[in-house]
This record gives sequence, C-alpha cells and structure tokens, in this order.
Amino acid sequence: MEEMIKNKAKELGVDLVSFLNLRDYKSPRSPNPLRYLTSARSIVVLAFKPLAGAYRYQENTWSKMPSFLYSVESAGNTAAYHLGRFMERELGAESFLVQAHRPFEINGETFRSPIGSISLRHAAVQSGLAVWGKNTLALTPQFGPRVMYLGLLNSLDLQSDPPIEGYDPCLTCQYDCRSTCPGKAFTEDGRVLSHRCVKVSQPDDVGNFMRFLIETAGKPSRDERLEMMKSPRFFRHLQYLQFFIHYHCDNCTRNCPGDLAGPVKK
Ligand code: B12
Repeated sequence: MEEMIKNKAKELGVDLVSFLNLRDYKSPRSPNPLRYLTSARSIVVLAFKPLAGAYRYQENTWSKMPSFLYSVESAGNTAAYHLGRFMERELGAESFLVQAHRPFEINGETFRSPIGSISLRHAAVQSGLAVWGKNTLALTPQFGPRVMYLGLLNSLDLQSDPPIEGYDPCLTCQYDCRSTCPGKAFTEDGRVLSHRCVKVSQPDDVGNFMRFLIETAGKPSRDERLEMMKSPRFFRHLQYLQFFIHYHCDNCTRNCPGDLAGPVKK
C-alpha cells in the first residue's frame, strides 16, 4: 500500500514524499489532527521544489512570487487533490488536504502568532524528509529548505518512515542565518517571532495596511489624505490584499546552504 501511494505521488509530480503515523506526530503547539478529520490515522507529507530560477534574482522583486509560491502551491494542491482521490478510490481512504499556509484559523489566541492545522515542518522532520535547521526550517538533503510542504491527513494506518540520521548541514555552515536576519526575528531558544518576521518579510500585509489607514485618518487635511490614497504605498497594500502574499525578505531560505548542492548563487 505504501509503495503504491509513493509511486502515484511521483507520477503526479511530487518531488519528495513520506509517511507519518499519527502515533509518531509530536507538535505540542499544534491542534489535535482529529479536529480536522475524525478518522485520521496518518499524514502523507509532500514536498514540491520551486523552479530553479526562483531564488536567483538580482534584486528583491515581487515578480519572483509566482516562481516559488503561487505556481508551486497551485500545482501542489492539484497533485495532493488527485493523490487524495486516488487513495479514496483505490484504498477507501478519507483524506483532508493540509494547506501550505493560509487560510489560518483566526481567533483571539492565534491571530497574532498563526498556527497551521498540522505543523508540516514537524511532520517532515519526524517522517525522515528533512532535519531541523537553525533557521527553524525543515532542511531536505535534496533541496535544503527550498521546498513547499503540503500534507494529506488520512484514515489509512500508514507506517512512519524513519527520521534522517547523520545529516546536520548546520554543523559546518558558514552562513549565520540567525544574527543576519533583518527582522531580528530569532530568539535564543530557536524560535521565530512572527510579528518581527512579518514586519520585514511582508511589509504590505494587513497589519501594516491598518497602520497606513490610521496614519491616513490622522492627516489634518483632505489633500493630505488624498495624497496618501494616491501613493504607491496604498497600491502595494491593495495588490497584496487582492492577490496573495508577497515576500519582501526570504533570506533565511534563499541563503541557506542546507542541501548537498550548496547555497543558491546569484
Ligand atoms: C504560521 C507560519 C508562519 C508564521 C509564523 C512562523 C512560526 N513561528 O511558526 C510566519 C508568518 C512568521 C512565517 C514565516 C515564514 N514561513 Co511559514 N509557515 C507558517 C505555517 C502556516 C504554520 C507554522 C506553525 O504552525 N507554527 C506554530 C508551531 C507549530 O510552531 P512551534 O511548535 O512553535 O515550533 C517552532 C519552534 O519551536 C521551532 N522548532 C520546533 N522544534 C524545533 C527543533 C529544532 C532543533 C529547532 C532549531 C527549532 C524547532 O520551529 C518552529 C518555528 O518557530 C507553516 C505551514 C504549516 N502548516 O506547517 C508555514 C511554513 C513553516 N512556512 C514556511 C516558509 C517558507 C516561511 C518563510 C521562509 C516565508 C518568508 N519568506 O517569509 C518564513 C520563515 C521564517 C522562519 N525562519 O521560520 C514553510 C517552511 C518550509 C521549510 N523548508 O521548512 C512552511 C512549512 C510552509 C510550507 N507549506 O512549506 N510562517
């Protein structure tokens, strides 16, 4: 059964695939997976590699986004959907697609520090697809952190793949991802402070749009308010809200030499 699913995943364009039985899933801050699928027994973890040119830009441009996020997410969702349907038809499984990031559950507890339905990094590390990096990303031997993870929570009692042993690219790494983070988002105990990361990586997000609106409302004259509404800043916020995430910073991903091929060179 495991081999059949892996072969189908590869056929559908998945780059890396592993299984994690829920007995072996440990992510203390994440919700109980049964909240999403009452029959869930395991997770199929899927990793998709962005286009090779996705991180080789000369200047940080929003035009990079389709190469490593939008296209990978829609192709990934399509592949995961078809794999879920295959498992349903052939094996009688119920599946639930674990989204790459959004939509988040937004409630009083989590809206300032979002938590995914399943922690895909924990699942990737615990099922032998990746190891933890100092940048808190899940580093694959094949592509370092430069993958997008998706998951299929499902009702099959799939055997977990064993974690990777003897691979720790951070031991010899010369790139100091933590202290060079422009948002100073890393804490001593190896976590990322969400608000610090987002301030630099997603300057046009909804929080900053609220700041823009408050600033605009506080302008004394109509002309000054109009000037704010006609500024590039307003249109950047609008574009962010209309379309999708834009990352202004992805240093911890782009500069990480966490794969056997070494760092991405410009
Ligand atoms: C919410 C979220 C964010 C939030 C908050 C991040 C956070 N602190 O968890 C924000 C907006 C800040 C964010 C930023 C980014 N994100 Co994000 N994010 C998520 C999301 C949707 C949920 C994560 C979650 O539930 N976290 C809460 C709980 C589970 O985390 P936690 O238990 O506190 O664990 C944390 C630490 O304890 C630590 N940790 C736990 N165990 C261990 C063990 C060791 C040894 C170490 C060192 C650390 C460590 O790692 C965690 C991060 O702080 C996931 C998708 C998903 N469903 O998993 C993507 C995801 C983690 N993000 C991803 C990416 C690519 C990014 C960005 C690079 C995007 C960008 N350009 O800005 C940055 C990277 C910042 C960073 N270095 O962590 C990828 C990571 C891919 C990979 N190779 O690992 C994911 C998996 C999306 C995906 N589908 O591929 N993200």
